[in-house]
Amino acid sequence: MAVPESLRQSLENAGQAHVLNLVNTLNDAKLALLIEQLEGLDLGAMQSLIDTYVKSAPQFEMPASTEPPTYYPADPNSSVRSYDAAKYISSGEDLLRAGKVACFTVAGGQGSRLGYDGPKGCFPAGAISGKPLFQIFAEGIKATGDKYGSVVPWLVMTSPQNHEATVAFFKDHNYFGLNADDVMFFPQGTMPSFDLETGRILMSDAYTLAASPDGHGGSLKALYTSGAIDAMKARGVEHISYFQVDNPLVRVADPLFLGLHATADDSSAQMSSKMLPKAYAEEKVGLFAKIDGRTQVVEYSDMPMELQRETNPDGSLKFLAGNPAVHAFSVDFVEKVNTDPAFSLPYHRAVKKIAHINTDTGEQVTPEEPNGVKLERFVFDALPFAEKSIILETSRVQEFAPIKNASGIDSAESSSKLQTERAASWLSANGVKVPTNSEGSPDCVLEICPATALDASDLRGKDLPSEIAPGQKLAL
Ligand code: UD2
Repeated sequence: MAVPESLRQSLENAGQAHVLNLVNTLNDAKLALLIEQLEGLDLGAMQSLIDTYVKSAPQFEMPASTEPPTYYPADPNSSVRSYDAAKYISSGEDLLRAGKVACFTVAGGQGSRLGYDGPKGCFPAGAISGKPLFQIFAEGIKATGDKYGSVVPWLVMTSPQNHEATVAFFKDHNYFGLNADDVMFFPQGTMPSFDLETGRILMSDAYTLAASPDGHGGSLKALYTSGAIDAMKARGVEHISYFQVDNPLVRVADPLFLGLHATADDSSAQMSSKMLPKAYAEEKVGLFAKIDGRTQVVEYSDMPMELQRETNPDGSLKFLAGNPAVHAFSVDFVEKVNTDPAFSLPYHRAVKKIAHINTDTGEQVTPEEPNGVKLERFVFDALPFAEKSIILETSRVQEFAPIKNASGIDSAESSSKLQTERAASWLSANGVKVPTNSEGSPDCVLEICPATALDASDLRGKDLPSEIAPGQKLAL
């Protein structure tokens, strides 16, 4: 077996011929694997990609016209903007009843900050039950289908690195009560990593490019190329409810959000978002903004701090709308962006320490300092391609308890506290007395699984205790 001459030539032209340096040491099977990876690269565009993102760091210029976005407040009777929530909940419920909604979880990330050995969705997240994230979502999806008498298909994006382990986990757990035909897995694409100095592709061994998943923005392409979009169309699905794998409190398919997305006058029903008010000016979350009339997310590192600290006359932050990474998009929108030649998401660069081999000698290199560039695409960069895009405010306690870190902020521990707080608010709303500590937080550990209730109103008429004892652990 030999490297095709045309491939060798394209690599030369792209300044990447070093990836073939060690081919003489490879057997046919390994060489075939290397050729397959190389043929998957867009070598024609490689040089300009490297010039733009590796050899230089693109600077985001925030246009002077950048304004805070308008949004639907969590309280539909708010003086800021009132709206008929019942009407939109009803249109969202109609979509669910008609089987026109699928859920979509992006689970291809490497979860390196959590330090968990396995796909992040397998991480035990339930405050008491220790149920894995995937199970919590599965129960929410099943309960939604049962509530509306329909089937809500579930799309799960994996990465080549965690695909098999993810699928095996679902099989081992009998798809957590879902029908296997209603869960579709597909891996996202990858991007090679580049040497920071030279722009050359790094190799992790003689036949493997150092590569990583291409970011959650890769989901828009993967949805299309995997056949998921065609499969959804065949089922009559029109809208996709998108969420990340790290948030056990997410509403997997929120009727109000879906109703606003699909039917509000100021929505084009293409791509919509939920937002979380920032807790404080310096909080590191992406921020929604309106630029040239289009909704966009600006990275916190790209927005000048003085602007992030600016306040309204009432003292509230001017740029308040943080990004909890919950979106809805239409099947048509995903199809459109995949067939429109003008559509392309930018890359974002991250400079990292990347282990690799010296392609002259085959020796392993373990860098002490950041030596390479990883490139990712972000799904929210598709927002400006939607003609009109709505944002719905949500609350941290009700819907956002991500597990990203092994300890501290956004850890299993902080998530467990938020799960308890949300359960406490639902139980209190249903007349259950919940003990509090001196700080006013619940003095107990609570977990309400989605199969029991998707929101506070689902607890009505259920067999609930009249009160919770201090220090009690209760999973419902
Ligand atoms: C993301 C947002 C941040 C905030 C936060 C809310 C970005 C860049 N930042 O931060 O602004 O909204 O979430 O929780 O999005 N994933 C893939 N494939 C990939 C990379 C990521 O599927 O190639 C998934 C990953 O499994 C996870 C999600 O995307 O579900 C978020 O990934 P992250 O950990 O890179 O983003 P994070 O938490 O820093």
